[in-house]
Amino acid sequence: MTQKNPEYDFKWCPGCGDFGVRRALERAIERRLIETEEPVENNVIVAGIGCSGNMVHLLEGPQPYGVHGLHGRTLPIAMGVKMGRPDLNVVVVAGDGDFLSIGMEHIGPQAQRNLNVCVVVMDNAVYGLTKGQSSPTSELGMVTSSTPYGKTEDGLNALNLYLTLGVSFVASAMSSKINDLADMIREGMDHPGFAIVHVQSPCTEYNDTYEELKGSKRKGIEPKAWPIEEGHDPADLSAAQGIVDKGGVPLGIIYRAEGRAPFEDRMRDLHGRAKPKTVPAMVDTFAL
Ligand SMILES: Cc1ncc(C[n+]2csc(CCOP(=O)(O)OP(=O)(O)O)c2C)c(N)n1
Ligand code: SF4
Repeated sequence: MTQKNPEYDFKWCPGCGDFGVRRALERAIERRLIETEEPVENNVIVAGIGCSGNMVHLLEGPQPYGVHGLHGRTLPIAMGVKMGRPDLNVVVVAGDGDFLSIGMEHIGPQAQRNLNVCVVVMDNAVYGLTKGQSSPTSELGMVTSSTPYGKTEDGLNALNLYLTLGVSFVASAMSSKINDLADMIREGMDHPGFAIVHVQSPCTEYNDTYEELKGSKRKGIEPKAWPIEEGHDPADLSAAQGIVDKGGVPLGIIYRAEGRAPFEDRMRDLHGRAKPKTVPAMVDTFAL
């Protein structure tokens, strides 16, 4: 599947934030192809289900391999790809519903394994594809098709969750700042371990947050997004936590752990030490 599928006719709504994410992802892949001189086939996109997951069919230019998998199961699929071919560059693309609701249980174990993939989460704080139900990142009180009288749960702080679970690279971005986003995705690809680039990607149909993110002087709205100061040291976990605790949407690389072995190194080490067993001996280990 290294050619764009001409029969797939999915379309995003005009103004959807995912267009910006697509352009940034294309740029990051194009740059990686030039810098590594590896063939495009060495790149794999694993997509969730949702408007965001359709990214895998809509990329322009050189086509990486693509897996449009099951809702919420991008990480197990990505892990399978990495176990079979640790040399491949694997990028996961998923929505906030896919990644943080049904898929949430997979984040912790992959953070602990330090699975060497780059995840791009497109957060629009709703389930776009299924017509605007609330998601974990929808704010308390938000009126959606599934919460007509307002959401009763607090909105999830995804960046805080990633730091708490031990994700080894955490970045936060906005879909309209394409160059910055491309840089973060490119860095996430090179990070030897579990990288998450969390992108505010507004849904113009069910939750248009462009104005809230950028602010409006005319209407007296302060921007929710703010740039991380240049002197921030991403290796400093408590400084990273301080950035997240400030609230709003910080823009930039928040955390980058150094010196943690990625999953493939741990597996290689294990293979070196594991002794082969016969089938009867393996069955015997389960017998009571
Ligand atoms: C196991 C399973 N449960 C539910 C669905 C229905 N479903 C498809 S997409 C989706 C939510 C998509 O929301 P999100 O991941 O935020 O992506 P968006 O469409 O907003 O980009 C749901 C609930 C499904 N396809 N499979
Ligand atoms: S419904 Fe929302 S997320 Fe889906 S394509 Fe339209 S604007 Fe984008």
